[in-house]
Amino acid sequence: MSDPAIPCRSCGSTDLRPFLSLGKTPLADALVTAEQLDQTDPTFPLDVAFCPSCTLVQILEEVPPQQLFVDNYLYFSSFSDHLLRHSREHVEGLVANRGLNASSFVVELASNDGYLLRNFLPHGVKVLGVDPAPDQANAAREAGVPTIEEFFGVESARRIRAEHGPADVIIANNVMAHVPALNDFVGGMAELLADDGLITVENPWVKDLVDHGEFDTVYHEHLCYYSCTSVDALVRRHGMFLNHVEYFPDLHGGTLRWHIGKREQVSQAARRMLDGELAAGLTTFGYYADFAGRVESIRTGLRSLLEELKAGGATIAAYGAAAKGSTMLNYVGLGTELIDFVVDRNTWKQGKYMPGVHVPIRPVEALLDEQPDYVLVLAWNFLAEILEQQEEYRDRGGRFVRPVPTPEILP
Ligand code: JHZ
Repeated sequence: MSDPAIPCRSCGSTDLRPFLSLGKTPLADALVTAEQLDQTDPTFPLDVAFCPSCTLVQILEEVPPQQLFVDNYLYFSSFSDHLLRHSREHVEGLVANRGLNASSFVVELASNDGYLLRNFLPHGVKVLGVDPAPDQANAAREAGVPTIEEFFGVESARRIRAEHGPADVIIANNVMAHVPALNDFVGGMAELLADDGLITVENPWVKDLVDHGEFDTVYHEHLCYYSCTSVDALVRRHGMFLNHVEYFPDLHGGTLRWHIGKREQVSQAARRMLDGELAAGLTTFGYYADFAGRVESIRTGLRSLLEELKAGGATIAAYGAAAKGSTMLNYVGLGTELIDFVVDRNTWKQGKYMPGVHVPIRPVEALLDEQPDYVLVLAWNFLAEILEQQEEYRDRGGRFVRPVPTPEILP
């Protein structure tokens, strides 16, 4: 494991305690083009550590964000019906509960292709997206969502506030995990938020990651893995409070939505979550101590399951050229000797190859064209949606394999 010389991204403690090493892996979203196939993909150490001081779980390596999110970033939020529905419901709830109207101002950080903010447009609410990825920002603008193309922090918050006034609502979904200068990011939110405004932040819950063996959601884009306790400490440092928590067990393997404001109004639900984390031991190193062993069992279990199927003459494909798919394939060591191809709906990913292992990515229709015997679900977070969509493949006898929490062939 790399030396935990870096300070905690939240509290600055230099006492980080590593508990999982996934070795050196390529960048999970750096899909490989046909021309790059004969090159060796760069790899970086992927080690995870716990901060005993503020409880934040984080990786030790830091790849420059420009390399991750600007040069060839291919993640578009709009390819999941589940996520689109979840985002629409989020917006409808905010409009109704906070009485948002034409005089309101909503900012989304990491607004991607406008998948969420566009739901405010029919309500006449003024919106602004902030996202450094150029293709996604362009797609958002085409959908009618004004978007500035940059990384967010205190400096950009001041500029936005000077031009548009304070934000009534700030939304930051699946971005706080990605931010190296965490205190600048949260400080920026505090700077931009109106005194009576609301911030909602969504991110997978580190408890679910550990409990369900979701080690593949660890990759270089994800610097931090949050609990309510670590979020509470982080926002208090910036004069804000974790006032409410919602839980979405089916989103990205278990997602929390934290409601943060400048006035302390802690709900019973938030207190229950904080107390529950303490009682479960999530605030101590012990909770993470045996995780590496469990991850190793998933690796050996999945490898031997797929090797046995292959040895029996079966053909195997995979579903989802997700970033987590890249961690899974590279850590378990699954290449073209076992997996013929990966399918993905995202047209930007099709025709490319998974990093490191160079398994080709094809359109989803390839499942019916080739009818492989088994499909390893790399995007297991969308399992229900995928199973529903792939009824014909299953009716014809195709079977799905789920890698986590325990590798298994689905009935
Ligand atoms: P998906 C992403 O991780 C990216 P990834 C990011 N780093 C993050 O924080 C987490 O989400 C939360 C495809 N697909 O979303 C689309 C189909 O082909 O799990 C995607 O390429 N058909 C910001 O990359 C991939 O699967 C479908 O029916 O691990 C899923 O990737 C569906 C539903 C998806 O994310």
